[in-house]
Amino acid sequence: MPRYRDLTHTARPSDAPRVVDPKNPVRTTDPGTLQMLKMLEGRNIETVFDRVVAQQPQCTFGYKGVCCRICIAGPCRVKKEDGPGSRGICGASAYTIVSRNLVRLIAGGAASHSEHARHVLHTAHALVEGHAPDYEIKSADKLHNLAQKLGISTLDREDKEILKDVVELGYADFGRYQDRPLAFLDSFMTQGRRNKFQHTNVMPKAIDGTVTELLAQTAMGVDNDPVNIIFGGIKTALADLAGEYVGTTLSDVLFGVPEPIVSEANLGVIDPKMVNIAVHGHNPVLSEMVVAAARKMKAEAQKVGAEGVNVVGICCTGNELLMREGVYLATSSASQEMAIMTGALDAMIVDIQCIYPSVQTAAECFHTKIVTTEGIMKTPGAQHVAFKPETAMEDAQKLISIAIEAYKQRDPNKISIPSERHKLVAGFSMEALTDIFAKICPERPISVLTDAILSGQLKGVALMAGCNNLKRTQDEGHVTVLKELVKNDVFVIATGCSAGAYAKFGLMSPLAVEAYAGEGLKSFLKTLEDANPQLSTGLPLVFHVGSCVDNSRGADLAVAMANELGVDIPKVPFVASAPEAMHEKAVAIGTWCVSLGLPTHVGSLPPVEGSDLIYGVTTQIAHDVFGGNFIFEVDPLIGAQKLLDALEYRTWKLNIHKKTAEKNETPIAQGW
Ligand code: BF8
Ligand code: SF4
Repeated sequence: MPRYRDLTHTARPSDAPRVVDPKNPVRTTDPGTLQMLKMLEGRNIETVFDRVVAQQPQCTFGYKGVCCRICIAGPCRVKKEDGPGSRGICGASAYTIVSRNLVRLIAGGAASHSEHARHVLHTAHALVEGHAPDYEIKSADKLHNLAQKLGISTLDREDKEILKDVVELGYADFGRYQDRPLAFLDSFMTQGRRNKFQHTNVMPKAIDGTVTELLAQTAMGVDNDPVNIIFGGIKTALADLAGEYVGTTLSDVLFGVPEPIVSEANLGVIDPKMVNIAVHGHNPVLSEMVVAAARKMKAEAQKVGAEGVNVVGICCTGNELLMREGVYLATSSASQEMAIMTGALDAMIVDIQCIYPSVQTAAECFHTKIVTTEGIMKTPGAQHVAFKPETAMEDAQKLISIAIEAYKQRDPNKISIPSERHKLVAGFSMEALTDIFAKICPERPISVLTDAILSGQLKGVALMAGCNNLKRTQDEGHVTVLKELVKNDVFVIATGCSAGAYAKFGLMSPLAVEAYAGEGLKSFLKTLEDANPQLSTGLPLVFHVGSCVDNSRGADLAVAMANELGVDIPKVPFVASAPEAMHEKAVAIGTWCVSLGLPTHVGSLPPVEGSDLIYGVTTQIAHDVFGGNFIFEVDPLIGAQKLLDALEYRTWKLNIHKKTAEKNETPIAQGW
């Protein structure tokens, strides 16, 4: 096999169109959404798919990242190769403008994830202070493990006392001024990554301070060295990872560590006989309480003629509830409006992030109530109910009552629910995966995975993540890349709307293994199943590890594999892919994946093509420094091939280095 990281030696994407079929409004492959669109034909209802078409052609300057709006002397665009038109008014060149724009996306992503994490911290804080009576410590084990990692004593202490210290350290991570690394990041990294982040001066000391610093660094007339700017972006992406880690771990403490669980997904889970409530957004602090309140309010729903209350999830809060409670996942990002258009959704309760402003416009054509709950997320025309940890159950019951009231206004003539729904198995936290592996090797559970890779049974591990981006059809990228990977024996974990896609398509079910997995993956899963008879449902084709903040679980797995193999992450056959990245959060996640040392495929190009230098830094130089690199490729089949090449290259090299170390009785080579 060829021994190159990039077979073309250029790291350039293929010539596939950046926006596929720009005038075609049927921009989805999701079977439930296709059914819904068919039902809507002739009803003149606007959707996101129409708006994509209306935006074409999109501005090339913006697309390439060479439009600067950082100060109001602008906007400045790089129009020429040389001369005055090749720079902004202040003299900023393309590489400065592109790098500043790019890292400001990372700042937005880190601010979003950490805002979510801060909210979970506040809730945990209210709990330990005795002000949040509706919450509890659901997983003492997780709390103890986390505390030990963070260096917090657990001996002879009450759980609440331990949680208090954890929360204080979390708060310190947000606002620290002293020069020490972020505890929530430092605590779970490999030693190799800790050293790398210190040596390259990208180890953040505070989450909030790092985001602010990056905004200051990229303000008009400050940093214009593109490499220094990119390093500022990497530091912020690592602060983002720490925020995600806070979000995941404390949510596990408060709401439980996910375990394998059976559920269903796609629009067919909306039940015409029930009061249907969609929780949409990200934070389990709200949605967990909505689920608990719904369970208490069946009788109220029956009073208005419904059989009960059916809570369904959309986007990442849907993933959080699916993982821990087995709540149905109605749909994912690009098809969020469709849930309303079934005519049977009585309320959509939202918190933060990825909520289209258009949901209110869509709801006005139906009886659906949109209810916002967070001070920083309001929508004109929607109802607002401030949700507070202190009065959580009372607030949640109020939210359910709004839905029950709305149920009475349903128009039966407007109800059209797609039949599409698929069974799935989700709930694969790091702990759940470790338990499954431990049934084969209790002493070194992760060796079950790494040995399968070293022996050639598996080709490696892939973390599938990210959003929908309608430059191509919805979910086409996720599904195409997955099918190629599993056919070639890659063990796949998934988060966010990527996991949502697999759930909606029936690919997260044990039934899909027979149809799509290669022989190696099939036999690996069979061995796991045989050793785990308690998992009566069987194992799925792709393992759901959670919401987007739960990409931290993916980082945890990469760290565990590196430690098991005695190498740092850049040598581990582990790749990441966001075939349909859209949100700023996805840019932050992709950047920390690269900094951890992972080849990271992105199927929708971020605005980097306006500077060859930045393109080269992200796709090539990053590899020299951190061992990971971006693979920008818009054609999902070619993207999948590049991921497979990267895995094959790593496994080949790892095996050689391992054998050489054994033969010479030396430590394994650490270079990549
Ligand atoms: O955090 S994958 S569209 S829902 S940003 Fe948003 Fe993207 Fe979906 Fe979750 Ni993640
Ligand atoms: Fe133009 Fe410079 Fe202002 Fe950007 S910072 S808008 S390039 S003058």
